[in-house]
Amino acid sequence: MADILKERLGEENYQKLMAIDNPEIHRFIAHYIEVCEPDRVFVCNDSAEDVQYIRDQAIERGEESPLAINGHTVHFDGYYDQARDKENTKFLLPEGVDLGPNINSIPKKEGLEELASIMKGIMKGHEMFVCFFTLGPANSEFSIPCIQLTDSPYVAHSETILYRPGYEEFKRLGRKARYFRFVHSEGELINNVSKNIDKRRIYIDTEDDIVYSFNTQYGGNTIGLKKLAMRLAINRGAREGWLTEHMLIMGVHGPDGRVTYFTGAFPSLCGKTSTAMLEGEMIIGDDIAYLRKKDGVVRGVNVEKGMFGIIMGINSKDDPIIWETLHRPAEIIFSNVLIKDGKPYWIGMDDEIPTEGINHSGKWFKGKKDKEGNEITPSHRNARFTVALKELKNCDPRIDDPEGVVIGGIIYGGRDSDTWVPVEQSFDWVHGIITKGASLESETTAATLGKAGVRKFNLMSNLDFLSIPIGRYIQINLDFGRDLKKPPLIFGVNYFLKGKDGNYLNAKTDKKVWLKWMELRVHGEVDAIKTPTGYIPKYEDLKRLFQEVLNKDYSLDDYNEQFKLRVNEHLAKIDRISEIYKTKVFDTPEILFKVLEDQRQRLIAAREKFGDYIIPEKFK
Ligand code: SPV
Ligand code: MN
Repeated sequence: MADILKERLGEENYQKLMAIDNPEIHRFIAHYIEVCEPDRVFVCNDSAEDVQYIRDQAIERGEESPLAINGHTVHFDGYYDQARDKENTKFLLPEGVDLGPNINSIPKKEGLEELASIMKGIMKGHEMFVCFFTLGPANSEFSIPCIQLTDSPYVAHSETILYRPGYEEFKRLGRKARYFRFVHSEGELINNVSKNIDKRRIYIDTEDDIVYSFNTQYGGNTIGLKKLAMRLAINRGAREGWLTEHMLIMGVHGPDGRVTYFTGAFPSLCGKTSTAMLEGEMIIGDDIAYLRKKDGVVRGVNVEKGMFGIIMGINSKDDPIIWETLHRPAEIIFSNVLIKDGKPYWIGMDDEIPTEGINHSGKWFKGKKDKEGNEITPSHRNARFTVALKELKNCDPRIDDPEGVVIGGIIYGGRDSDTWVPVEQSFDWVHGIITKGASLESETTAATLGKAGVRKFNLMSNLDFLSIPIGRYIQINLDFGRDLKKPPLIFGVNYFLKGKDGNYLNAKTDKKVWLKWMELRVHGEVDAIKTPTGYIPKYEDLKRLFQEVLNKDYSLDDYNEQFKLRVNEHLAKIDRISEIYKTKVFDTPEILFKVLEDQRQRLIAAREKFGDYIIPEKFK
């Protein structure tokens, strides 16, 4: 093995690798060099020169091109490689393991055979980058060291922006490291994008803590430490009693300089980023959190240090902080936007979009159609920007705290035109996990595939990433809240409630008020009204907060319209959710049915007394 490594790495890279005292890691790398047959291998030791080498290669190989502003580059993924490939993302199942029908899987032996044929010689003509990172801050109980092998300098570059360096961590841990491994190849390229999309495979092996990703470039399929690691971490956490959640982490300012931390899970296009980025508050993370219990409280860290954010709709008015960052010199990768004269354009920005340029379809002009006859938008709806969180003015200095931050509240939010009120606190942990997290749904929008307005079940916004059966995942969440001195309060939010005329009942900025109310609730500083579905704000508190926070007059009519209990809509939701857990989930914890049934009975009793729509006053 030492021979192969010496010969294929060259002296300098060999020495960098050998500084990590772990023969198992050396064997792993030697194996994939032999199998994938890259022309060259580069080992990144996280020095400024090594990281610069990766950036330079991304440009030299044509996977990124520099833009007019210093530090900005653009990357394009193939036209048919613009999102996570759910169909070809599978768990490799050892014999005797069953994840249930909701989770895509393939018998391990069969999957590995398929991969073996795909990966043979797949890196020919390419350079393999060997990179070390950590998920979570350095020197932290939370953190997991990771090794990424990739032949895409774009993927390696993205990871240097999104994750903390890990080379020194691996040197320190040596043979003690318990690490995740990612093997990625973009495969043969045509015009710098993956050619063999039909052989795109993302296979996850939770038994051996390794994920394979082939013939794709899109970040959600390739950036190992993002959604691929998330599946491994959910599985590891399930065995060890901690949680991996698809959650933002943010600090909300309370009275007298107090900061209270919240996590939040929202399916895509439900306001996750805009919540994390709320002006005046502080962001720790926008996508993935690890949560652990310590001394009777829940603590959380951001697994990442950067953001792979959706760029569609980013404009100076709604997203002033991101907008500012995207327009000044900083290390930023724009992906799948429109480029004209070295400037990126995207749907929903302030500027007028040119009628021609270069985008993910190549040379683009307004009206251009794809093979299927669909008009090609100037930027893809899933176009993204990759930037370090420290480039954002609202980045919380505690982002790298190895202890994490104490979590005061957990927020679940979906896109819901007619059921949930804008903000509501659950009765307790179990009620919150079941009626908010495990009941989370989101309505499709014009921006998603398929018909708009269809409700999609997505518990904890984590459905796509579960590496354990759904029922077990819920049970682990329920258990996590036990024996805590101060469990985080659980809230449901809904920014998308509509009136009879079809218009939204709330302004985008109203979420700031809901957060301030939740912050006060965490500290027991405002009262609430107990309804059949949870605790809701009192009118006088919201009136005061709207005045203080937004300088807006909040009318009693608006309050009643927004916070009335919609009994039949709630009952229909309980029917939908119970049906899913009864028929589609084989290991639903019994308590889930009981909690939903109790809620149904409370709703029916309220309807008998007060009718179908009940204003909050009735519950006082
Ligand atoms: C998401 O889709 O939830 C993302 C982007 O954060 S991806 O990396 O594609 O998962
Ligand atoms: Mn995400």
